[in-house]
Amino acid sequence: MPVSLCGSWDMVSNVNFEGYMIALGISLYTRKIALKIKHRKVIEQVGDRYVVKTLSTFRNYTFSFRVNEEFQEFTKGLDDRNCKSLVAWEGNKLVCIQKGEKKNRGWAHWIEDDKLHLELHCEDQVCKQVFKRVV
Ligand code: YOG
Repeated sequence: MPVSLCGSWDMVSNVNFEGYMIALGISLYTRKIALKIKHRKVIEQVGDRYVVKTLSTFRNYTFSFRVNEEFQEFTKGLDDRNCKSLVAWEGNKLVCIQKGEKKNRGWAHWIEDDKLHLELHCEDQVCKQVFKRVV
């Protein structure tokens, strides 16, 4: 079993969030605000159901899913798009593919050196975020 991703995590770094937001078509105005904020990730698991919350002073985004089960995702408050999303374990990485209007869209979460890592990708852009456990 991979290490559990559950818990509360605070952002410590966020590389190329700007490029990722541009790929998603986020307006300059919203990007300026979004670039300044730190995200908190709260990951909960009940049985085979996950709830992932991304919290910030600007906007929050919560969604839930079952591993290996495709679901309809609406990225409310983010880029407001519909995706057919599928989350699956690939080794020690929890990998999501978000099929929709944007090509090559998805993310991966994993634990490395006691930190929560998140790679977000869209089209040719990759954003890398690292979070430390909230104590
Ligand atoms: O994580 O999808 O944990 O969904 C990516 C935002 C910024 C809003 C954040 C608020 C993409 C304005 C979610 C950020 C840019 C910019 C806090 C990352 C869109 C709009 C909500 C994400 C996955 C994996 C869970």
